[in-house]
Amino acid sequence: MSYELIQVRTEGGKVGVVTLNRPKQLNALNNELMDELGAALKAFDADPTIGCMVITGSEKAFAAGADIGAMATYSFSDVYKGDYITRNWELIRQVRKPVIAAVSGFALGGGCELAMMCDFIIAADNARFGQPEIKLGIIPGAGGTQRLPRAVGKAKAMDLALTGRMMDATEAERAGLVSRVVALDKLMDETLAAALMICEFSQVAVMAAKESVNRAFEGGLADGIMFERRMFHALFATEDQKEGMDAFVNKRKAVFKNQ
Ligand code: DAK
Repeated sequence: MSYELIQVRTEGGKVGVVTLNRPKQLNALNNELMDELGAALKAFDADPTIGCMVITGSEKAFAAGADIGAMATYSFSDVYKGDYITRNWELIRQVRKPVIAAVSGFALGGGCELAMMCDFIIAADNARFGQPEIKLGIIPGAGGTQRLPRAVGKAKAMDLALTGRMMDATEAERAGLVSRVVALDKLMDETLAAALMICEFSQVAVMAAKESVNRAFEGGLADGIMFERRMFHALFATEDQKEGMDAFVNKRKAVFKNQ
């Protein structure tokens, strides 16, 4: 499939990389781009050779938000009846393999929300995060008011959502929004190394880990612990668990078959 607003490639035959590609608009996210992103992620998720995905942008912008020009004249009934950009934004949450956001430059509004929908964020030292929607007379609409406080706590989430200020990569790492900060010129190397490492493990265990960690944000502690326990028990039914433990006992490298 050919795409206009994203570039798609694989790395090491195992990592699916999607680069947002509307450089003149700082990767502002419109309906067409989100359709393409959803299609690319869905295709990678269905491809058994792919173990992990990466979403990235340009040096200047991961994404500066939803396309303001495209939505400027919408009415309430337009966005409500049309379920404005909800249908294609939700696709990323249906992806079952890990998705890493490699963020350099601006990740604002919908761009910050897109990064937060990924499983974790690796940031370049020039990354800047924010939810500036308040300046436009709206509020975050793709999960920002829910995922940001879960990541950074209420105080900082309120600060960002109410003032619209940006935070730099150092503050974002300190607050727990990003897992690591790396030099800009090392961003893709570090992210691909993490992605390729994930691809070395049992895909079944990786998917179970992702699903279990996500439970921590979607329900209560007791339910989450029970879900984790059942997933943990279930992994003893896989060949990969036998392989992983036998390899450790016999001091050799495990070769997982994703079975
Ligand atoms: N939309 C459209 N165009 C944008 C844009 C955006 N969000 N951000 C930047 N651009 C365009 C600029 O208009 C400019 O275009 P030209 O004038 O060259 O034609 C070009 O990109 C370069 O931008 P600047 O000249 O402004 O560059 P600077 O370096 O001076 O400033 C900036 C960079 C990122 C600080 C600035 O561009 C800026 O403040 N941009 C707007 C950031 C923003 O407010 N983002 C939030 C948008 S609201 C939902 C899903 C998502 C959303 C809502 C609902 N559902 C699923 C329901 C999300 C909403 C939003 O994200």
